Amino acid sequence: MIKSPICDMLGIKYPIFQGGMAWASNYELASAVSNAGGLGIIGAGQMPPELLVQEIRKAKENTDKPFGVNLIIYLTYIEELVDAVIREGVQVVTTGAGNAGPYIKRFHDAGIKVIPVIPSSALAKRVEKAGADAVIAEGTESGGHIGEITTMAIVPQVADAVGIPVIAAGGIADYRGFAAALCLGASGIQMGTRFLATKECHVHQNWKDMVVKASDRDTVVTGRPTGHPVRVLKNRLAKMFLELEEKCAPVAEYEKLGTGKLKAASVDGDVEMGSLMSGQIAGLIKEEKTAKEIIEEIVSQTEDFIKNTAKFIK
Ligand code: TUI
Repeated sequence: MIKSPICDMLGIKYPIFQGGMAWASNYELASAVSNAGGLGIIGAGQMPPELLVQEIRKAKENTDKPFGVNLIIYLTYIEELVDAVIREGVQVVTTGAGNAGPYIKRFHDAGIKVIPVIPSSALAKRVEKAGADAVIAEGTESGGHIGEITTMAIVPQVADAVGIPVIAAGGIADYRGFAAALCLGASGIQMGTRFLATKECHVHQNWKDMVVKASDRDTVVTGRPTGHPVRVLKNRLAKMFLELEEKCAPVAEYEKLGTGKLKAASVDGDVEMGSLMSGQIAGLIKEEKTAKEIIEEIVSQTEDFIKNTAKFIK
């Protein structure tokens, strides 16, 4: 049985988080992952607070296990989402796209653990100082909004920089990634793209099919000049973003082009003009599975792998 300190801290069976994904991880996926022994996470994204409240309530109806909410810090109405999460009460909040520091005390006062996603050891140290309970060190292999450092490089450096548990994210979709993360000093893993291609994930089938069909060179990073680089599967929209870069277009043009495109991917299944946020590991994902199948398979294969590898030591 794979167990690490993060399991006891959060009351979960396995140290496996499902990445909070805007427009992709709602209560159905989050509760399925939590029921299977991992930590399911609702991606609040740009939900209005009332919708987030409904999602939290539905998750509670569907699981009696701990689950989390992911908040995007850079949103203008982040305060309202923070208030909604505190009012409804969840066990864990993960944060992305900004410094979680200013919100940690309020979450702690409400008994909520705070686990920021961080793209560098400097930020890891900053949030540890502000009281974070653990950090998710996310490599640039990830889908969506990313930092610059690879998982291989960031995880051991963050593990050395902080005393709190480190969860590895980016480029992990099977037992090899899980075992590697443990070798790098992580206490657990977070997977996003792997959980996109699940029966319980509500994104349009076209997006899931694109993940399953993808190969290792099929993602690209767009939006670098805006300061919010985003990894997506290559399509017409991605090409248009890259053209904006070539002509040094103002940031407002990126914003205009990007508006509503995650919804177009998730709800309409527009694989040409939708933002198909996915990580580089999409090429490893060959079929849609249930969340339970993914978790049981990765846990048992990682255990077997580690036991068998130990036999190399004479
Ligand atoms: O947040 C993510 N991934 C996301 S958020 C998202 S929604 C979005 N859509 C369009 C543009 C931007 C966002 C889609 N995918 N991952 C975690 C993550 N956090 N990656 C990078 C960061 C991050 C960046 C800067 C965390 C902290 C940070 O701090 C900056 C500072 O100076 O405080």
